[in-house]
Amino acid sequence: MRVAIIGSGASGIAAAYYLKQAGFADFTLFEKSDDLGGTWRDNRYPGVACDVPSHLYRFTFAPNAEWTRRCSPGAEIQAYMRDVAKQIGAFEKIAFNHEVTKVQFADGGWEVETSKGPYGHFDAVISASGALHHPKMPNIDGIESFLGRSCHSAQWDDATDLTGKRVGVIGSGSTGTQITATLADHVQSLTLFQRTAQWIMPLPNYPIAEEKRQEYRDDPAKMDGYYHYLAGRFNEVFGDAVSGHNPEAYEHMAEACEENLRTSVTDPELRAKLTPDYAVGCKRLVLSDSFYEAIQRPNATLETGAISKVEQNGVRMEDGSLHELDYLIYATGFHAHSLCHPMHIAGRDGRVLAEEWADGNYAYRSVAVPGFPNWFMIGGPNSPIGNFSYLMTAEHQAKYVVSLIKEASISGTVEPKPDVTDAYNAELREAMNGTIWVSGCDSWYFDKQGRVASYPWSFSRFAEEMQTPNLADFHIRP
Ligand code: N01
Repeated sequence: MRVAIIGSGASGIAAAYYLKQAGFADFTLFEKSDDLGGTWRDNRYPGVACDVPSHLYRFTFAPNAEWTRRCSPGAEIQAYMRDVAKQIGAFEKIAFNHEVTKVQFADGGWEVETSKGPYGHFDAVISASGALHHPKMPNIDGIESFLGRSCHSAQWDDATDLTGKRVGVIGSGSTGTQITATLADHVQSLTLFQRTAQWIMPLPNYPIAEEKRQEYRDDPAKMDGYYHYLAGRFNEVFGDAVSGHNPEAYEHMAEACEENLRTSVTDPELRAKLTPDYAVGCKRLVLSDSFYEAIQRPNATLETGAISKVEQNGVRMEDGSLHELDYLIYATGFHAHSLCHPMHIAGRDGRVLAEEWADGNYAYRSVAVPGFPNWFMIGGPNSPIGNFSYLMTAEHQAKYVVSLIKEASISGTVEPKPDVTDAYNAELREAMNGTIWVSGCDSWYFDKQGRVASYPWSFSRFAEEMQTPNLADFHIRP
């Protein structure tokens, strides 16, 4: 089997590892950029870190005793991704600066075309192209007229020095709060433009002492034990609390967020502005132990009024006031549902994936779509998202996809049956009705059709679903 993997972020690396494990060594990872790492390559804003503890946010096949903090900074995660890709022999298989533009089903396989022209024929394709990587700019008038400097959080210029500058941050999600928490200390003034308040769970981010690292180097089994402990905490307690499968843990979580706000913010007026008007967990929880402190600094301002427009010198509010700024950061999130965009993916019988998904992305168990034989996805529609380790999700899906590729190597092509796919999606939508995500807030979980594109069941159910493919759910053709 010759396999094309689209993307060399965490999902692509996981796919490469499990392909190799299964004896499929003939694969190419296509990477549009000149470096791997996906989200960790793109996001280099001040304070970028993963809010999943590092000893959990790592591949099961690549334990790492060297993490320096409980939640290590983005640059460290990016270095880890690079090291792992090298260790598992995936690095040399990356075709850098090859953006896949077109993938066409032909002769029982796929013709792959990149920004550099036709590349070749593959027996199977794994799309590992990520969800949170198309930066979303806000629809605010006058953005182009700003005379200071500005950027989207995922397009950070490493040469930027904000010392002594008047900085504005639009957006108060996980990104905006990390930027605020880090920058407030270094800039002349920081104004956070918050449209909707966020629930914030305290997560102390302490350094990991050298003695602890040595302990993990000396005793990898201990480090493994810690991984499984964290996985239990995050998936069965935290993840299941949010997805409605652990009401007791949910209560604790909600109380922790409420208490964090109550005890951390002293000024009642500021506290009122920071108090969300929706249930804890409706939007993705922000985890931070430094945001509240930062926003209470004398040089920080929380602006909750409506933005009228961006002008040459700053941001004009609906009430007529102007925030004069030197630098404006758009922490306004991503087009999270533009999966596989803008590739042209043409399957069997002239089907085009973008057309199939015109009324919303769907898949069979997130990994495959009827009409697209031997086309697989990691991080596809309704993959578990939220506050647990995405690397776990990616690994489960990669193993499952490789099992299907094994079947294809014996039989020809595999493709999910349409009726089974429809039934799966109907069940999924039904289950979504009772979740916290639809309890009365807006978030990036919603797609254009107003449907939540998350996974409504427990993580253990997901892990079980990904154990072994039920081949009766697939058309298997020579
Ligand atoms: O993006 P978001 P993000 N005017 O979409 C606001 C992962 N992540 O980059 O809430 C004014 O969550 C918008 O306001 P509102 C994680 O999965 C993880 O922060 O829509 N404001 C919101 O406040 C996360 O959930 C980590 O009212 C506007 C913000 O912009 C996901 O990435 C770190 C606006 C967008 O928030 C996305 O997080 C960072 C407008 N016109 C990211 N338009 C960690 O692991 C948008 N907003 C720590």
